[in-house]
Amino acid sequence: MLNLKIAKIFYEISEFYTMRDDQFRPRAYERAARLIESMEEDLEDIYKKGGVKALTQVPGIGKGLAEHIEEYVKTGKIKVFEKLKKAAPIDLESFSAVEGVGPKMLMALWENLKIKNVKDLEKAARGRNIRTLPRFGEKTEKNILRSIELSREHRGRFLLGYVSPIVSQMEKNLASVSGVRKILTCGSFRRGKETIGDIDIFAEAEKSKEIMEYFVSMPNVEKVIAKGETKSSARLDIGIDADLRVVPEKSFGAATQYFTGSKDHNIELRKIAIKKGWKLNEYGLYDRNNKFIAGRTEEGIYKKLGLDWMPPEMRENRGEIELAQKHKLPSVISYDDVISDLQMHTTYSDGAHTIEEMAETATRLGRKYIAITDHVGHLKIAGAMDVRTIERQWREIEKVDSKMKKIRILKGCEVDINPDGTIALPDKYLAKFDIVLGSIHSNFKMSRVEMTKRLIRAMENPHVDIISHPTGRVIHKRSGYELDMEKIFRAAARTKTILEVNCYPDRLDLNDMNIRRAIEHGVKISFGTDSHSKMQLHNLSLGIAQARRGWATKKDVVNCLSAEQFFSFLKDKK
Ligand code: DGT
Ligand code: CA
Ligand code: CA
Ligand code: ZN
Repeated sequence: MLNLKIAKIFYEISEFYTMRDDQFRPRAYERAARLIESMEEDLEDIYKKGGVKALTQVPGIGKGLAEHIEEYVKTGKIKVFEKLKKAAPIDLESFSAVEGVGPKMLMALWENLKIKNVKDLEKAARGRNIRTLPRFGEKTEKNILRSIELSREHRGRFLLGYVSPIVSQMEKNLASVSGVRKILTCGSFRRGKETIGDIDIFAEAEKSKEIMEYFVSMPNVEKVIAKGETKSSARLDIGIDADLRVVPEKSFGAATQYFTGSKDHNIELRKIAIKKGWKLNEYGLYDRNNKFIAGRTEEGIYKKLGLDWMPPEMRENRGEIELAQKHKLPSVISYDDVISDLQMHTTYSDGAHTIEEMAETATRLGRKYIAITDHVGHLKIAGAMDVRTIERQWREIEKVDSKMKKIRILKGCEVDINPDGTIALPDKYLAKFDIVLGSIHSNFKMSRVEMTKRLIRAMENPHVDIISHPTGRVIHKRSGYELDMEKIFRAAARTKTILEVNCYPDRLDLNDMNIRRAIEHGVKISFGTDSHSKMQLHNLSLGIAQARRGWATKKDVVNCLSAEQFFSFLKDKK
C-alpha cells in the first residue's frame, strides 16, 4: 500500500512550502495527505487501473498531485520533494513530535545555525545558542528543551487510528492461512490505547510453519527481525514492529491474557494467584502442585481467580480488579451501542464529500442519524459558511434527508468560540440549527483562568449543545490548552452541555481519563468523527475505545439515544 508513504511525503512537502511562506500549496498538500491516509483504496491500484485521470477523480487530488503519484509509482521518488529537501535538508520527521517547533522556526534554525535534526537542536539549546537568534530569546530556548524532553516519551509510538486498518488487514490475511483457527492482536492495541508501541499478534494453528512463513513474507514487511517456530518479529513498512506468536490451544487464553496486559494489571492479578499459593504465567494458571487449573480461555483464568472477566480496555489497574472481585464492574458501552455520528464536514466548508455522499456512507456503516456540522464563524481558512450559504445548505439537508429513509440528518454547525467566550454567530442564527458544536480554533495560549472562563461562558449559551474537542490537544503535536477541568466538568453538568469525544485519530479528545472524570460528574458525552471525507466515518470506533477505557456506559453517551430521544434531550438545554 503506497498511500501512507505518499501521505507522509505530501505532509512534508506542505511543511517545506510553509517554511517558504507559500500561500496556497501547504493547504492543498496537507488536505490531500489527510484524505489519502484514511483512504481504503490503494492509490497504486487506482493508478494501474485508470492512470492519472483516475487519480484526479479522488477527492482532494488535482492534476498536479496525481502526476506526483504517478512519478512515485514509476520511480519511487517525487522530484519536487527531492528539490525541497535539497534546498533545506531538514529531517522533518525527527521534529514531528517536538511541540511548538513549527516550519517557520525550523527554517530560521536551519538558516542561522544549520540545525537539521533534533539532536542538533538540543545541542544548540543546551549551548545557549538559540537565545541569541533574532525573535527567539531565552524563554523560547527553554521551551524548546522542555518540548524535546516531552517528545522522548512518545517517540516510536503510533496512533491507534493509523495502526488499526493495518492490523485488521493483517488479521484477515493471517486468519486465511490454512490450519489457522484463531487470530487475536493483544497488547496496547487490544486495550484500545490511543497510541501503540508495537503490535502483538497471537495465533492458534494446527501447525506453525505455514503461518510463520506467511507472516515474514507479508507485502508490508520491511525487515524480518527474527523468525522462529513459535515466535517471529518483523519491522513493517510504516516503521512499527509486529510480533507473531503461535500458542497451543491449551494456553491460548493464558497467553492472550498475559500479553494483553497491561503490565500493571497483570502484576495485581499475579499477586492474587500467589496469595492462593498458585502460579500465573503466559502458559496458564497452576496450583501449588503445579497442576494446570486454567489457560484455555481468559474467562477461565479470571473466574478461577475469583474475578469477573472484563473488557481489555479496562485493564489498566485503575480500580477494575477490585470491582471485578466484588462483581461490580460497570457494563461499559459496546461498539454496536453507538448509532450516530455528531460531527462531520462536507463540501460546504472544508470537507471532500457532499451531504449525500456522507449520508450514504454513514448509512452503510449503520448510523441511524448524523449531524452535518460545517464550519461557521470566523474561520475563513476552513471555508466557513456565510449566512446565505447556511440557508442553502439547510434546504439541501432537508432534501437529502427526506430522500434517504434509513437515516436522519441533522442541521448542525461547528462554530468558533471567541476569546471572550461569546459565540462567533448571532443567537438568532444559532437558534435555527438542530445542533450547535462550539469549538476553540484560535488564541490557544490564554491563561488557565481565562481559558476556563472562556469555555464556561460558551457553555452558558443555551444554543451551544456540544463543546467539540474540549481540551484542544493533538496527539504528538500539541498539549491541550490550560484548563481547570474540574470547573469545566461542573459547568458542563450545570448547563447540560455535552462534551465531545472527538474521534479523529490524532485528537481523541476528551481522552480516556477525562471521559471517566466527566461521567463521574454526570456529564453526557458525544461521539463525532469530525470526518472531512467519507473515508473517515469509520473512525467512530477509536472514540468508543477511549470511552470504554473511561468506563462509560450506554447511558453516559448521547449517541446511544434514539433519534427522538436525542432531539428531546437537545431541547432540554434551551
Ligand atoms: P506498547 O506496545 O508499548 O504500546 O504497550 P503494550 O502494553 O502492548 O506492552 P508490550 O508490547 O511491551 O507488552 C505486551 C504485554 O505483555 C503487556 O501489556 C503486558 C505483558 N508484559 C510485558 N512485559 C511484562 C512483564 O514484565 N510483566 C508482566 N506481568 N507482564 C508483562
Ligand atoms: Ca505492544
Ligand atoms: Ca432521512
Ligand atoms: Zn474542528
